[in-house]
Amino acid sequence: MSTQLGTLEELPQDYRDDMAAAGVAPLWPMMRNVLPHGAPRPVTKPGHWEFAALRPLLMRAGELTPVEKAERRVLVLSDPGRGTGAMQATSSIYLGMQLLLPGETAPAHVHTPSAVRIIVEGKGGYTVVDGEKLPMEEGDLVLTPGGEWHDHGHEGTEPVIWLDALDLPLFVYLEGSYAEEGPLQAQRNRPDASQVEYLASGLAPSRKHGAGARRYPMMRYPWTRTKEALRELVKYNGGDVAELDYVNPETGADVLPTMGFTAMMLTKGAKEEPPLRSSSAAFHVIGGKGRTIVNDRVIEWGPKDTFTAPVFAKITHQADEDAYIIRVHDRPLQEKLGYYEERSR
Ligand code: GTQ
Repeated sequence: MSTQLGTLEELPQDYRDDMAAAGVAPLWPMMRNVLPHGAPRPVTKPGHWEFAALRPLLMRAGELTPVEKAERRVLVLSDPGRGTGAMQATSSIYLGMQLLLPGETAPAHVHTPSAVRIIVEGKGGYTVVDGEKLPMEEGDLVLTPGGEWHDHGHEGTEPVIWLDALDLPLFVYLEGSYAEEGPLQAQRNRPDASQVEYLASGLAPSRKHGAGARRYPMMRYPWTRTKEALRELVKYNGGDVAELDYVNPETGADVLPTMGFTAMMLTKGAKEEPPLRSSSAAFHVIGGKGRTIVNDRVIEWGPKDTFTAPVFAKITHQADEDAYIIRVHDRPLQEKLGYYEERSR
């Protein structure tokens, strides 16, 4: 079964030269690189980005580069396993920290990858998606699904910062990533769907027979409601940890095709040991302090920090005070591909 496979060096040089000239290579010396036994061998390494370190760098970008010269003023969080400049934080998840200064706008564009914004700091920022104005308040989750026009604006008086998560690495890998630019969108003069059609969970507008909802019916998930829901769940369900999935209010399915999101609450002193998952993950701390052990790495986190875990990582969260974390993962993609898996520790 697990015999040692032949190596390239074992083969005569003339044969190797002839193969190279014909544009072929033997599979067996490289087979285990792409089909390791038992579990994948991730390139991704756990990452940790302290907000205290990112914020001044982002503010400096604000001084050095006007938004017109940046289109999106973003610092990319590079996976330590791939090195600085890597445009991915895990195998499938891109992360960037974006700054918009008062009065600025980031121009309208549309692209094939999907994005989500987790608002980190500031008031008065907004994203317009397909004409719907989505206010960005701290902790909110704001979707800009692939194929939807979006631009960002800022009506407040202080800097606004948010974390972007995109399925960009996947689209780049597929050679399917591109964008188009256009004029700023006209904004419909009404609150976003979380305040109108989906104000109450469990209720959705009645429609004429055959009339469908939008594919992405709700694109803003206000943090105040999420936090309240987590607190009630912890209070009445027992235990010291709660986790909620962000779902499409019309279908109950994941909110985007490839990326999924959860909100976690860990009460003071809680320890959480999830199963090993085939999905990779990025975690953004909304509030609280604690540490997470990802394989052998101990990550001491505080408010507004971001950290990552590769596929099949052994993860242990410990909260030193009540903590709230948003988890970004790629389970929806893996389920569509038919291989999402959880293993006991
Ligand atoms: O705000 O549309 O971090 O297109 C990277 C690509 C943000 C955005 C990023 C983008 C955006």
